[in-house]
Amino acid sequence: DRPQEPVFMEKGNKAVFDIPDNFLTDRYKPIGNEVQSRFGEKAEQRIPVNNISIPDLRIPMSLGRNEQFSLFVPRHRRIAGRLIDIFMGVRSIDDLQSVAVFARDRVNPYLFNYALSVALLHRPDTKGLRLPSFVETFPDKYVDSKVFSQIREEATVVEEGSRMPIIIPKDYTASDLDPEHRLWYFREDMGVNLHHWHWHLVYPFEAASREIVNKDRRGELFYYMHQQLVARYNLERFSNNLARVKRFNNLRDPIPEGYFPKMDSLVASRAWPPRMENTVLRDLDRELDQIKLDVSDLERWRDRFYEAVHQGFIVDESGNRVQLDETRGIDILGNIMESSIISPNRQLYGDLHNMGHVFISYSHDPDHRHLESFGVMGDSATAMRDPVFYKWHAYVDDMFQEHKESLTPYTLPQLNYRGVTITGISVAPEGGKADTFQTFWQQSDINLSRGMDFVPRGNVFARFTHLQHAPFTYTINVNNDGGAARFGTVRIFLGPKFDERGTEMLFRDQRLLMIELDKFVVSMRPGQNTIRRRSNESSVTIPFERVFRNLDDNRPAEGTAEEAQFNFCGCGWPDHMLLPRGKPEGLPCQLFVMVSNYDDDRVDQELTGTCNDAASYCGVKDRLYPDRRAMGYPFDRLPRQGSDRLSNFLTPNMMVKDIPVVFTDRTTVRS
Ligand code: CUO
Repeated sequence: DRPQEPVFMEKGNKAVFDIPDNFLTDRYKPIGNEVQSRFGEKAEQRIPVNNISIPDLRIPMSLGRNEQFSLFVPRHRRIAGRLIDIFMGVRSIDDLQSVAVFARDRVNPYLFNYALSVALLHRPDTKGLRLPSFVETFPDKYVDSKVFSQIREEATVVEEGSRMPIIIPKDYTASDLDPEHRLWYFREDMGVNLHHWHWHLVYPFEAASREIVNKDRRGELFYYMHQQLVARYNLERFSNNLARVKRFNNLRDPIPEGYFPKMDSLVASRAWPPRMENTVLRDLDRELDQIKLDVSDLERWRDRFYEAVHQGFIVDESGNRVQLDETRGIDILGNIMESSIISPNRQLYGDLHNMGHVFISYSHDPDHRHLESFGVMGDSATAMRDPVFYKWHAYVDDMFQEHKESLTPYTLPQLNYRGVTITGISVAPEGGKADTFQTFWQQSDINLSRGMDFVPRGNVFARFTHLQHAPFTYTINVNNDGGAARFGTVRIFLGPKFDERGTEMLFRDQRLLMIELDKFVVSMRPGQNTIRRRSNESSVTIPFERVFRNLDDNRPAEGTAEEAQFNFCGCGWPDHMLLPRGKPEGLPCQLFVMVSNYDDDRVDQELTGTCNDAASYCGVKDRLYPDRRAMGYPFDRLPRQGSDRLSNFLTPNMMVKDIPVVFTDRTTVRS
């Protein structure tokens, strides 16, 4: 049974809390009743809040209410860990509500939202609850700050029914003088950034209780999900006549790309700091954040990481060697790299990836002399906006690939599925030419009123432009020449046919650019089988409504069949970004389809009732990763001898077809 929703999250709820007197901070006590009645007038419901023994919030309150909050800053992580602990520790939902109400008025809002979200996702009695979309609670992390004054104006002077959507300009952060700016629609896409925020919410790297962090193959998924982000970004670069992203592999090099976010934090009442072009990383000494680290610390951790990869083992905290074998190796390396509290030896291998974010995000004010907070790279909700994110993660991925390249290439028996042959694949886009992918722009509205405080209340919509594709269907013909039904896992990837110079790609490079489009299990009867699969069923994506799920607008009515189907889990790549943008003349791509032997893939577990529809990048909540193969299989290793191209890598259970991604520069409006 789904747990009962706390009242504060109920659909269309206009409610006020009846707070025990001792909950009010002293400053508010004199006007407490007045405030309650102001908001209470329109309330349809008054929610009693139990009086509880006051929780010890000293540590959570050590972060100022109007400071910025970053998961990458170790001090903030510890503070968040404490608050998560408090929320996890209360016994009942009612008490959780009381503690949350009490804390809400005292604790930094970002910290509060993060810690409560992690707790709601992990408490047994609240698992399955839907969290409000983060873009609604903190729209300031996702849109141009100019929009907010317009929204306020609209909300204050125009009645709810007559309000017009506020247009978020299409590309507002830079001009075309900056070639990187061509990628605005990917880097600044709200769905992309929400996915990344949600992923890190589901896979926190720090929490007081180890189980929250220690999830099945979390280190490997850290590697794989971010590898795919970089691959997807590279396909967008090819779509815009740009070369693959260059790794940020020399930490002493200036960073050529600048980034000016044009966003203000509504909590900190400060603009997100920009980074000038050619900024150089400098040693950090920030008293306030309790960070004193040198660039050479990063270099030392990096060298130790490489040393472990080259030796084939790591050394854990007790001095034992742990082999980096082909099943567990990448997972261990992921935990070391990120790093998370389940890193086997943080003392030795440090905190490379997270601190990379921190160094870059403080590069404009490394010793805090200007009293500036971190840039967008310091927050998982905003990091993907900055071109340097991809350079950093391309480098992180390169370090992982050093390990992957040391593994024995897959042999024919590890790739083939004897007796199963793919005889044909095709793609049919709605309203487009067969065997093409079709992309275009689309405008959609989202309600931003929840994250803003204005009177009179009511919805105010912002209209933004994003990439979209025509929905399509794959048809896959498979022959099963056995006498009985067999199960297989269909794995679908898309990769570029040519590199940035226009030469046909070698397998060893192309494999790093193969983006996963879908993965699903099929049963094949003896003889010919026709498998049809729709693009919106993808195991990578969640639908737009889930990305931006809005309590009032998108939630199915209570008790209906749709509601039962409605999944409350927000992690997943946004469906509207399933495909790269492509080019007007068509970006030549190769669609790869494989049917692998399910006996080698299967993980026996019950999946009904869990969030498992975006498992490829997000895993399955509270379950094992639902595919036993290495993530990225069969592209996660170098090719065997003699298969330098995708065409000669193929076994009969695989097929490749040239399919261009055709982009039309027109804008549709979501109805
Ligand atoms: Cu997701 Cu670097 O880990 O941002």
